[in-house]
Amino acid sequence: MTTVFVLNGPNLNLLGRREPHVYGSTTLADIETLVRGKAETLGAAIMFRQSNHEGQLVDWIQEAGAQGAGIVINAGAYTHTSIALRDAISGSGAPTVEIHISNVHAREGFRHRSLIAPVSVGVICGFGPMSYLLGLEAVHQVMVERARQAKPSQH
Ligand code: CA2
Repeated sequence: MTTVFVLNGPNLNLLGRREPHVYGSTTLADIETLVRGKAETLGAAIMFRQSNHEGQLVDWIQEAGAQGAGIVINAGAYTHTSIALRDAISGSGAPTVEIHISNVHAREGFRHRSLIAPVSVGVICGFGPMSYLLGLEAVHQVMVERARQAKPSQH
């Protein structure tokens, strides 16, 4: 069974309660329910967490790496600013998929740059809450494929 840490950064605890025109009306608790449903079909264990604090996110990324888990991360605004998160992801060795609810490329210029994209397996954005499910499926598949390749051949 794969384990995936689904990490959420600053202000994402406000989802569904403020700025619904930008981020929709789905709450983070609703997203967690959707993610857990998808994880059940994939056979993945989920650690679903949110923090407004950069260092806490760093600690969780390190924890994921130590457990051999994958990461789906919506780092919120830290995506665009945090060398600490970038270093944590690259140092953890955890396969990581960066996700966003909104299409950051259709928004302000400062959201077009991600410091964590270069150390992530890939990036998914613009699909609303579905970005989480696509991210989970992507990281799960990457982990299954890596595990398959690491196994000695049967022939
Ligand atoms: O689209 C995304 O998922 C973002 O990661 C959301 C971040 C933003 O800084 C990124 O550029 C794109 C902001 C999350 C803040 O969420 C709020 C939700 C409701 C009310 C206020 C903020």
